[in-house]
Amino acid sequence: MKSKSLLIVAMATTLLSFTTHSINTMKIKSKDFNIKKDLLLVQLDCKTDVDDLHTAAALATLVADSDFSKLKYHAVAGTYGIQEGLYVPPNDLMQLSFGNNWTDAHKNRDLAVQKVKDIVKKILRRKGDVWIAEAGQSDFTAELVKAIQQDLPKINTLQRIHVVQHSDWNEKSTSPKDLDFVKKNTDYWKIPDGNAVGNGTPGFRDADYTNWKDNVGNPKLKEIWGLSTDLSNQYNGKDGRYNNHAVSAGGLDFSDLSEVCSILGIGDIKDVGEFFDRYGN
Ligand SMILES: [Ca+2]
Ligand SMILES: [Ca+2]
Repeated sequence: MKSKSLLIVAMATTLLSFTTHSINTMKIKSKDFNIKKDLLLVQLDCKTDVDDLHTAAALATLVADSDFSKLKYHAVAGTYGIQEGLYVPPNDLMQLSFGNNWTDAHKNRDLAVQKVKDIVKKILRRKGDVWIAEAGQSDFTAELVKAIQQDLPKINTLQRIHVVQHSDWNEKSTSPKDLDFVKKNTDYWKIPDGNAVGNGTPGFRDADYTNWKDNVGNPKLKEIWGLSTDLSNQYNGKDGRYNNHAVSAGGLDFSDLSEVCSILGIGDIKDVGEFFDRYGN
């Protein structure tokens, strides 16, 4: 009898931990993104992998779609952590893709925190939540959340600021105390890696996807993807930067967009091909 009930407890525990794990990794369940009130912040590290350049172009593609015409978003570049190596300057691409709706945290991190903080505070005061797609490390997020807590001590950041991360490497390249702070002070979600297909989030790294020109109709988006691929070819693997093999093969890698898709409720997109089928216009 005793061993039987122990077995049942063990089975129930396994089932429970599996369920919890599934919720934590497969979907963001705590809350849904509210397009009327919430803000999407997309934070690109751009160090040293060039894939953030493709992510920026993919984000520009997404926000150009009529489904997201009401989306409030802001992009930040240079939100890297403690990794060594050279930056991939994305400024021309950011300007072309987002106009003035982006912030340069590489040039001056303190000023960038102040600027993004003001954008975030407006949203929080109007009862919106903030969703951060961590296309890199969480060091910038830690500084941002601390600044918000100082200015708005009554805001519960654990409930109102949601952070989504897809990459073990990004977590390991965040300073440990900043990662710990972000995990304890925000609604932190780790989802399966966007570099792989079939793991529960979109897989947006494809060395064989060389024909994006056939699948992007909008001339502005063509220009954005053209600049994105030109810049990524210019910097990929150069001067000690990471050599992204999908990019050197002529393909695409916007793996960091998997977090944005999870936040916006379109995490069912399978891969690069399906992304362009839906949003390439
Ligand atoms: Ca990145
Ligand atoms: Ca990648």
